[in-house]
Amino acid sequence: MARRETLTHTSRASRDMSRSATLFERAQRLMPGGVSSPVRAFGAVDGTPLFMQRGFGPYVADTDDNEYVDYVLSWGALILGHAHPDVVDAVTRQAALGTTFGAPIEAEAELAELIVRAMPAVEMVRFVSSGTEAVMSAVRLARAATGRSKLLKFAGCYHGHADAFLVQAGSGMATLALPDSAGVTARAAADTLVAPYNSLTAVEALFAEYGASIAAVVVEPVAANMGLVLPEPGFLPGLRAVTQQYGALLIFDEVVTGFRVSLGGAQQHVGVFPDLTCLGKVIGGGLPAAAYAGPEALMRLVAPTGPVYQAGTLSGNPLAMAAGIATLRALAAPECFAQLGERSRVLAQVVRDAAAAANVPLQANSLGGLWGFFLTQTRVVDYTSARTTDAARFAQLFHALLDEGVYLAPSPFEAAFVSFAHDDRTLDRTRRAMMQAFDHIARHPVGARQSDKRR
Ligand code: KE4
Repeated sequence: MARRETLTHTSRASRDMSRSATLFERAQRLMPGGVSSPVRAFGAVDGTPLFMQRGFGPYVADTDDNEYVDYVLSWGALILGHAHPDVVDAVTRQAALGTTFGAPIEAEAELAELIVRAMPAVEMVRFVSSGTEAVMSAVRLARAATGRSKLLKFAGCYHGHADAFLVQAGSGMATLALPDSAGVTARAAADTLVAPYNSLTAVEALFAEYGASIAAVVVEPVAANMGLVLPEPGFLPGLRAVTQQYGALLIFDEVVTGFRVSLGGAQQHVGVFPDLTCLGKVIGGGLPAAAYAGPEALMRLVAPTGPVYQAGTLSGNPLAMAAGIATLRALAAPECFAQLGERSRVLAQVVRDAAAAANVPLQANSLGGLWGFFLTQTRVVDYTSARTTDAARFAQLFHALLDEGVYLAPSPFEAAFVSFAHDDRTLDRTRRAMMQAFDHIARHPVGARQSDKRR
């Protein structure tokens, strides 16, 4: 699909009278919030959510054919960019042979081998269809392996929507300022302990009190669901040590960071290896595939070789396996992650420069194919400090960037992503857009609104 030389400009007003607006009207009559996942509804940034119709490389176009540089990339799944020819070809060829059999296929072993080869702590893999299923199943496995019930998570981290995880969770829960979810019973949440991210002291105190009953610590090794929050030096090695000391398992939720921070994930980047690893997004190449994985001794506990039951009609789906294989094959050269990391580093600096020029307080960071920022002068190390970001100003910035043809996640509590398709042209566009957008918000101050005030 040819791309216009210059991306079309939109405006907030035009978006509210667009084809997206018409489609949104209709969708809201048929689906809660008119969406299939809450954060897409633009609840945190107001205005009409964009209904997308095509993607190509680093760009996405809405149903009015407005084109944007895409830094959402389907929440990180599209590390090669939209409609990569290898992925499209692999999926098209497989579709012509059949889309699902509910039986073993060769491609499952092929994708499993690519994962095992890339991740030293992984000997066996079980495919599922979503990150939620992956983490939910990994926790079940940890409980079976240890005979213990409690799990320790971190405030602001998001591990999908299984009951046990919807306690002080990030992502859409943070976006909607939901401290927890209705329908999650006290009993379902009773075994979930919560500590501040980056606080080893809090973790050690919880282990001192509950150590004998903690089955697992589950953590995003790089937190990408409260904005992007990097692990402090010593945090992840400390989790490895304390879990070993008390006989609990360490689960790295690498649904976002897997095959995005490095070929071997965040675990390879930091040199800390968990007992179980959860993967998603990139390994499905844009189709529904996720996995939980680890050493054979643990994974053999999963049915049918062991007593831990987990199943799925479309697990190991042929189309998703084909897309995942094509994607991971394209990532084979480890040095390509250095290039991706450099792109994110430059983007974080572009944001810092734009904010500084407009005298807007900002914290920005990046790691691998992830970058992000907070509109605050507070150093952000956990969910509490992340929530000092100015949510009202973020909403204003979000729309100002859309006006300039740049599409970020519609929430201050999500990370930004970059793909191998992003290039100097998208960087130049983003640099100009950031300068314009920060200048706009500096000249049109809105009442500050930290997310706490919305509770
Ligand atoms: P899914 O069930 O949405 O495939 O994956 C859940 C999940 C698990 N672990 C981590 C670290 C995750 O980030 C996610 C899902 N990520 C969000 C965006 N941050 C998905 C987007 C959405 O919820 O609409």
